Amino acid sequence: MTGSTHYEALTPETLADRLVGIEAIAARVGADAGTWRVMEVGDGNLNLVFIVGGPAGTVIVKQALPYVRLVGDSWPLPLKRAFFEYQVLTREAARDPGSVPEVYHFDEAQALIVMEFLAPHVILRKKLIAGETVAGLAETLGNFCARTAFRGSDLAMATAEKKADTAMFQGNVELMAITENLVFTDPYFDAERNHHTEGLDPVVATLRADVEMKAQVQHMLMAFTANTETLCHGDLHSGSAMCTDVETKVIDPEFGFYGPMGFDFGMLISNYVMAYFSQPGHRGAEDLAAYQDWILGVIEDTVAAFEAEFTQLWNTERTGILYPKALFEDQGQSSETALAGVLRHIWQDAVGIGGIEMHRRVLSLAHNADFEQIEDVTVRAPLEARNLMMGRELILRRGEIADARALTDLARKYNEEAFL
Ligand code: SR1
Ligand code: MG
Repeated sequence: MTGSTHYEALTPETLADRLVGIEAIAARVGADAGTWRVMEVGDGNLNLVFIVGGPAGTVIVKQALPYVRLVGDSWPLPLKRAFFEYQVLTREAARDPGSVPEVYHFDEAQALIVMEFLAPHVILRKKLIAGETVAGLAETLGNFCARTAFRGSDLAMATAEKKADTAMFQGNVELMAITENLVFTDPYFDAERNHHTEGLDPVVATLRADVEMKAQVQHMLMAFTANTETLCHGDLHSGSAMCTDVETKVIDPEFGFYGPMGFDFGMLISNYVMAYFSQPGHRGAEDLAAYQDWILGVIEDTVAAFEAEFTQLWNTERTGILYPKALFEDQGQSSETALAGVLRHIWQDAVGIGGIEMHRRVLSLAHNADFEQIEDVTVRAPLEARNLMMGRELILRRGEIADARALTDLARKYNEEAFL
């Protein structure tokens, strides 16, 4: 298949014969395709993912399907998302070295990426459900958010390059449309693909009756579509990180787009908040409080790492058109006030986006396992209700929630409430 322009989805049966000619795989797995072991392990919403192992080693082959896997071929989705994923992976690797799996090969026509097999890493969301901790998690992902946000923006990039890249990523239109609809819009009306847990109707009605909140969500959507501040990962939830007990890598940036610097950061934090609220469905009183405290500590430490790293980059790599040193340091003046304003803007966007993400994961099409794996709906619904109501407050009061501690205090407060 190497060089073939005719796309065909791989299967575990056809993969070895079709990919044996790709040197990047043969060199890492073994030259004899007869020795390859192939397993399809994709459990995401969109793509095929194969583990390909052999005498020399193991690689991952990820291939886009021409439709949304979760829904089927009634929802077509362009293969070009693999191109955008490849482009984002390249930029993330440059902006935060070691943060993403190494890419060995990209085939645009077959919409496939061959990349590093991360082992013994597991999806972060699974670890959070299992009650496991990850050393260095907050620092790694806080740094990742800061480095990618800063180095992909007009604070650091040559603006012609940034504008050309922004124009290119506008082509990821169908993936952005998924976010525009599933994340920002569908939770707030009776959209066809929505579903929610039995018993939540009163809270859903409260949200849909809240005209002020819906307007705020649309203000955030306007920022999503118009504020091309930086190249975002676009889907940075706990299913997009893979961890051992001591190492974290970021995967799956096919939703990459130029948007608000607080987008990834806010989505990540809100997924920790959801992990926090869901914990009573996963463990008993003996270790519940300690583990919930650990999650909130991760939020606070992630924000601290983000701010420290962003500040460091501001002081050492501010070479773009924004807030130039000519206006501050070169005149013997501090740019601290300007930096504080930028960080405040990022934080407010992050808080608002976080609140919206907390709504869509419970009300829209793609729910998260943190809640979904709680089989007893009489346990799940009250936990989801806390999450929905806190999400509402984050959207409405994003300008007043001053810092990470204020956000985690709010989570502790909602964790005690009964809304049903
Ligand atoms: C139809 S895609 C649904 C969701 O899955 C992806 O992981 C993104 O989060 C998207 O919103
Ligand atoms: Mg994904």
